[in-house]
Amino acid sequence: MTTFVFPTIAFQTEDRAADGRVTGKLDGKPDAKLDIDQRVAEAVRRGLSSRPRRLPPWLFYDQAGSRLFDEITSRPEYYLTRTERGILAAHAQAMIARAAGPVRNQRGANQPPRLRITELGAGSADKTRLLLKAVVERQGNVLYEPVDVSASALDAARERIEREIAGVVVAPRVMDYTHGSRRGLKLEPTHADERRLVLYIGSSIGNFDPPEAMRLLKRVRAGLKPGDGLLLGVDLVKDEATLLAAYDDVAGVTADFNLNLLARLNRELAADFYLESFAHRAIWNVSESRIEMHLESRIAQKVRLTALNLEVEFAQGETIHTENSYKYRPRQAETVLAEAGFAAAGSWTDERGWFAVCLGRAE
Ligand code: AVJ
Repeated sequence: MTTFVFPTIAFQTEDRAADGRVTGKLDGKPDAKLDIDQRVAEAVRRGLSSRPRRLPPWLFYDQAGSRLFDEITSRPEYYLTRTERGILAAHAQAMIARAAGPVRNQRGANQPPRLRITELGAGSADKTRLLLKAVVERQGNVLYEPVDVSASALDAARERIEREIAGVVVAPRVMDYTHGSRRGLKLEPTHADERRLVLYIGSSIGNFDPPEAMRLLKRVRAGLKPGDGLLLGVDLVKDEATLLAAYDDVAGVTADFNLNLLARLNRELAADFYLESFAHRAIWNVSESRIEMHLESRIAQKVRLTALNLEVEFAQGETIHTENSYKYRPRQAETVLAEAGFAAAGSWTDERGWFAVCLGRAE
């Protein structure tokens, strides 16, 4: 039996600021305030109170977590980013041409419409850059609208893109595209001679189970005009060893990324998770076609989340389910897109068939 000693943090939850955020003073440090994000607090309370215990994957991406994710994408085992980048590098021009629509060869035919690029997520630097460059080559300049909940991520994307690619004007849109109404995404209307191409790349859709993914795609469709496009990047089913290695790299970066969730709860909710008492686990759930990430309690223990006034008991071996990463079968993305109201307009993959980028055209 191992005994762990935890530091004690006193915290007063009754301090409530005018904006509804709870602030508390950490014991002994009168200036150390804890600013609690109510969205985080509610998600954590719900997830850790339910059985099996779970935490939503969007919680990964605080500052430390975003840095760790970037580090994951350069690990040799994490083939996703590299593979998708290869597909985009080889086919960006073709994808953009296809999204802009057919060009008639006859003299006097209409000019193909201009494209506006809207990206769900703040933009994964060099992958988005390949597509933006292809649009600029085609039409001279482009309006690029990254959509994200995080204003700071959007500022960083804007700064980077405007500095690095001439001809791109960045118009950030602060919005949570993952939640919200059944009605369409509220995007700024495009001009009559303009087509919008929505980018949803990086296998981000992999975090959603099939019904959630369908709801999200239908919401995207409802925000578009016929002829607009959606470029969707999905990771494909492959051998189990390759999948598992991508989510459990030998350098332990993915483990750190997963465990950072607990570190985040310690920081933001004055919790006392002892990180060494939890183990990173990656599982291939073949019947659900998804990689699952969990944090497994190595011992029987109680954890206190002071800011939530919550105590959570873990049995030895009990896990917190932190992420699903769905893997698609060949042609599955096209089928899903069709059901969401997008006609198949192109599909590209790598020579190993590990990742697919599919273009759907709003019907
Ligand atoms: C950002 C959701 C695409 O599922 O592969 C990477 C997140 N989790 N390693 C993925 C992630 C663990 C990633 N997505």
